[in-house]
Amino acid sequence: MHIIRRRGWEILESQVTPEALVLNRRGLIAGAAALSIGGLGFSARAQTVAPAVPGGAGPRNDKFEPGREMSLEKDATTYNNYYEFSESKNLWRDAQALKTRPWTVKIEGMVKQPRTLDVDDLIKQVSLEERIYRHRCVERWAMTVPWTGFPVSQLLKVAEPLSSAKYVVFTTVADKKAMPGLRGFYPFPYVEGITIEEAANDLSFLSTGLFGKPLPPQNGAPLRLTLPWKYGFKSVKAIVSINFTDKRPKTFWEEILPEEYGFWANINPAVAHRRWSQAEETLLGSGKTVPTQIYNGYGPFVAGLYDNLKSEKLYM
Ligand SMILES: Nc1nc2c(c(=O)[nH]1)N[C@H]1C(S)=C(S)[C@@H](COP(=O)(O)O)O[C@H]1N2
Ligand SMILES: [Mo]
Repeated sequence: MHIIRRRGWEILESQVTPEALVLNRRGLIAGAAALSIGGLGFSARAQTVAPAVPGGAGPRNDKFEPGREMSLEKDATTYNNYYEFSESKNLWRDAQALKTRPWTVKIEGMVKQPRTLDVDDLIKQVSLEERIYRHRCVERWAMTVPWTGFPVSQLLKVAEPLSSAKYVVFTTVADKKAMPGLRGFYPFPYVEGITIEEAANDLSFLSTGLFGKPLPPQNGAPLRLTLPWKYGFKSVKAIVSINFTDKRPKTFWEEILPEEYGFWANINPAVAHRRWSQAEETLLGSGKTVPTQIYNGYGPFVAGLYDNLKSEKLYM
């Protein structure tokens, strides 16, 4: 890939840390704006979510203790990474242009019966639950939020992959009308993948909701992968295709900068990014800096997946 420009976060180590200050300032500005118009901006946003859309609610599953204070909904829904819209974090307004219903998801490749499913029919075939997960972006910001959705293992039951399938590949929508970022030079559509073993792990989740409401477009509506032990770029948004294959895919960021964003991308504080340390992370909202944990603290659930893969570059 021919990168000429720097992405917003491709910055020097010394410039990374103050990001939290920028965050807080943004939060302040947003808060002040809402106040000046009597909070109108905020309630208007809530109304953009149609009540008839499913995917928002499910019983809480407490198996995966977050051990951290929850982030604010306002922060999680107004500070986003979504390059199809913008390289800036402030894209949530633009993302409202994405029409997320009706929405179909292709199930293709090495499966018993390839087909196209309406996302709401898929949701009817699984049982939704709520899980609070920590999220850790490779850029060193982190949040803790309640997702509604279903384990990827339930998708495997619906999709019925053949025993020859080794990977699951997820592709994001490329909607030229709604997504101005597609005009740039990045290799869209955004593609991510995991192994079948990772997909079957209890922690692997497909999100349809956030904070007890249907997923907002900026967070990946209507269907988004959520892999809390991997850097955030693996958690692909607005999925339109799920392809089962025996070949490891070339993922979006791997294609752009393979030496910095590999296929595995498991969180590890001891393995630095080529341009910054991954030892710590900054919590969205409070701006507090805390130590990063191996597998984002989910090692007891996932470390065993990698026992026989020690020769792989598991942590970048
Ligand atoms: N299609 C798509 N999915 C994406 C991204 C993206 O740019 N496009 N960014 C990723 C990155 S880097 C992160 S950290 C998370 C951010 O999710 P959030 O905005 O819901 O917090 O989405 C991931 N999924
Ligand atoms: Mo990220």
